[in-house]
Amino acid sequence: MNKFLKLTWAMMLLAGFVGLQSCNKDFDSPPAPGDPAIVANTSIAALKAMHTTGGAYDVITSNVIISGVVVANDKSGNLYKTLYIQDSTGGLQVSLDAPSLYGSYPVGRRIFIRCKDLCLSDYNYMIQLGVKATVAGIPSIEAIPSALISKYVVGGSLNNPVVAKKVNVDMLTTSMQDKYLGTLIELDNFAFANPTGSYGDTSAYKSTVNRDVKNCPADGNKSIIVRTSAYANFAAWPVAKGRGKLRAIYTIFGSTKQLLLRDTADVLFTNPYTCALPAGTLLSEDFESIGANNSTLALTGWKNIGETGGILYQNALFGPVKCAKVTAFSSGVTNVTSWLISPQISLAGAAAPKLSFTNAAGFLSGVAVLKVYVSTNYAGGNNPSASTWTELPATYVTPPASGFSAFVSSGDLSLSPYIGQNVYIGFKYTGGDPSGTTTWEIDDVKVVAQ
Ligand SMILES: [Ca+2]
Repeated sequence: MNKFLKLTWAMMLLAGFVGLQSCNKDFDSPPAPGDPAIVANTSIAALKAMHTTGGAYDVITSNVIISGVVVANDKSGNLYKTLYIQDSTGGLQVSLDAPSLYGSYPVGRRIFIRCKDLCLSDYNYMIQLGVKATVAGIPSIEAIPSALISKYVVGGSLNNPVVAKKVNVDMLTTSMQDKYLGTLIELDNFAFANPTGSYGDTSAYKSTVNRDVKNCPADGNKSIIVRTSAYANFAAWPVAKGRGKLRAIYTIFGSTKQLLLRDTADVLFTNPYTCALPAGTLLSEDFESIGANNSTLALTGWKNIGETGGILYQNALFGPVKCAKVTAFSSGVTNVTSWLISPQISLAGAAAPKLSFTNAAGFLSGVAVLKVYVSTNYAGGNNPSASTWTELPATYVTPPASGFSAFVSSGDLSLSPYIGQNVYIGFKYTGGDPSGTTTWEIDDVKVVAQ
């Protein structure tokens, strides 16, 4: 090979090499950012401990540096100009006056915040980090101005693990320093108390909407608010209809606990809505899911029938009590026969099944009675009297002439004669206006077996 050829060959090799390199450059993504050479010297809990008085504005005067992983941002629109970050000690709401924060601060990104000159304050005891402003002589906390964000906030590594903390409602307190505030938490076995309608307000008013989620009687019937902005991209979506895990950012407004969804992927309600009954419980109805007072009682699987007179059982809410009620009072109907009939209950293989419920009554007037029956041949229609019903020997209160009695137990009513069969439990009210208008109430209907 002569010199010229050698040179040409070398040049070709070089060109090929360079070409290959540039190809590689074209196809490689830029290196993922690592953490900057900044060391956090203060935990999030220690930072929040600097704000001890609700409504105060605590400007940080020392070189406090915190670090945390982004657990929520503005991606769905449910949060606005807000990040939540957390470390092992707690969570923090950080207010940044810029749109589309999720581009720079995706969930899982570690960020470092130089807190000197920033301000800690709270909105109804929910602590946030921002800047102190004074408008017309009145102090306020505002989001860190866009032009200053890079001075205080430094982005670090991506894709850090974000694991929701498994909690129950009682572990969440409304103390301003609660360690779960501003963190991603996870509740289990919850469902929307009313599983209809949408997450947010779809009207022109763009109100922020509170929806209750609730767990099961066996878990204590705990409820907590899910608060959703009308600007969330899922505001118009129907709420999840099932039951299961719920992930959310825990916040407070005064003494009210509030959850903020990042998006609907946080609502893992994939189990059946109905609460699983404890072993041996064949039916359990505590009427805790009823709607507004005095409206018609409507429970999944139950029949509410005004067989004669068209008078239906109603929701009854007074104080903490939620139950069913029925009355001919003020109906103007001479003959009233009204039924409340349970879903079908299988007593196949049931050992010593028994029914119990509680009852109360009030405003004794004439003869209006409540009796409980069992049927094996009720066909589900609107004329239950056409079926065979056997009265069960329950204990009933004696109604007072004014006001209401306390609730009393029916006692345990054996259903053993019906083992192996499908049964219905029927509550039958008979009365009339004016011949008998006493009001009766029913609660805690249970069929249990051993
Ligand atoms: Ca109840």
